[in-house]
Amino acid sequence: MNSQRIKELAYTVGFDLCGICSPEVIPEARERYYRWLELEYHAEMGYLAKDPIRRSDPSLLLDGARSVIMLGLNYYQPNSAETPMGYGRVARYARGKDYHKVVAKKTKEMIGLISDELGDRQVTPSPDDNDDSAESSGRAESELGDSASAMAGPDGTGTGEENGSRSRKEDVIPQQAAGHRNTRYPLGHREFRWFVDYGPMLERAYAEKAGLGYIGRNGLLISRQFGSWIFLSEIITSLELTADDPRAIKHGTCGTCKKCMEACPTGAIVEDRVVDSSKCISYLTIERPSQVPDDLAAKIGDRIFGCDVCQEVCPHNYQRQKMTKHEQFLSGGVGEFVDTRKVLAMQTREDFLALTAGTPLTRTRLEGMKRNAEIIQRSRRSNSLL
Ligand code: B12
Ligand code: SF4
Ligand code: SF4
Repeated sequence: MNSQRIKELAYTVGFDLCGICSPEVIPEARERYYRWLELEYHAEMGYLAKDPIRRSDPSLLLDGARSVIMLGLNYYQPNSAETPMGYGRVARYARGKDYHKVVAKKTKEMIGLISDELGDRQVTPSPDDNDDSAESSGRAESELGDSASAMAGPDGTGTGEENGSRSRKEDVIPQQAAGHRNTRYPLGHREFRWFVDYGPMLERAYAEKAGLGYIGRNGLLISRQFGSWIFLSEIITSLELTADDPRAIKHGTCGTCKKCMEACPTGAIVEDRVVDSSKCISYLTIERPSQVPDDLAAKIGDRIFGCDVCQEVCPHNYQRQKMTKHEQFLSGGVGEFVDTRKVLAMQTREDFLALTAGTPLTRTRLEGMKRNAEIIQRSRRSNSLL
């Protein structure tokens, strides 16, 4: 199978972008990542510092890795002009169904198609073949032959290998995995391992290497076709594929522009392409486990989950953003606004899940969501006093 066919299959399952690169270490990306850790810009996201050598070397993630297939999905959708009184705004990427599940499902579907064409696909159904949820289709060898392949959070909480929380699928697969590997697959057949978001991969650096875009001053991967409004996922494989030449596609540059750095409400873009997580509103509203210091809380404004400012001001995005064609990012989630009064009235985990189940917002847990709602209400009150 050649690279062209891989891309056709990616577009068949609905990916918007696909590029290929080799799995070797990218020295500059590794160096930047080590420095970022040294400066403690990962804040309390301890999983990012757990095994830096492995996290910056995809060839350690799969024996015999030859290629990395980088994939992108456009999630862009416009904002309404005003946030209604008493509501908090949700960043675009989190308004619909949990993207981990949506992207994971497509990624696995793609491995299934590749395996079919190579004649590798399992004919014997695995026990969870009837379950069509993204995390447990168990169809491709990557999942059956490698118990730690599924990184997407099965319950919408963003669990994965790094967070130490094992998925339901991972509980089921190990014994089967040994059996499949030894009895059903001939020696030398192709292997795949896939990740989305929480996997131990420097996704943006490999996406750039595979020609999907360039890394802007805001640290985001900006593609020629969709700007930066894209999710990334990847398949590491033992297939030998021709790599893309990233220089062949002109994605643009930042030139002298610094709009994202200037517009960031908290000054979190501390250098060109370097984000200090401890200041980033995305971190403060989603990942930070404890209370937000007052000086930073005062800059969160109406944002209840995530932040889009450094993408909204990017001139590349004005020109390139296109409405997503993926319905799952537009419906089936919490939408653009969350009522802070409703959040503050929630008493139990069940109340919280009634609003957030199956969406990225479960990540904050009830306590985090309440903290964010309080910050928004406080900021409304102090603004109305001005
Ligand atoms: C931890 C994390 C965060 C943290 C830290 C952010 C950060 N900048 O690192 C927080 C919580 C703050 C965060 C916020 C957001 N995140 Co986030 N996050 C991640 C995660 C899980 C790891 C990132 C990481 O490893 N950071 C460490 C730094 C050092 O590495 P890096 O960001 O990859 O940067 C590398 C490149 O910039 C490269 N590089 C830079 N310049 C150059 C030059 C050369 C020559 C080379 C070779 C390399 C190179 O070197 C760096 C080190 O390798 C990734 C998924 C993943 N597995 O990669 C998603 C991811 C980066 N996040 C994503 C998104 C969507 C967001 C938000 C937009 C969400 C929101 N709306 O609130 C914001 C954006 C904030 C921002 N401006 O970066 C997307 C980005 C997609 C894209 N188009 O780029 C990702 C890829 C998830 C996904 N699978 O789609 N995130
Ligand atoms: S997501 Fe918001 S807070 Fe974080 S770097 Fe971008 S503009 Fe700054
Ligand atoms: S806003 Fe300007 S500096 Fe920032 S990423 Fe976009 S083009 Fe680059």
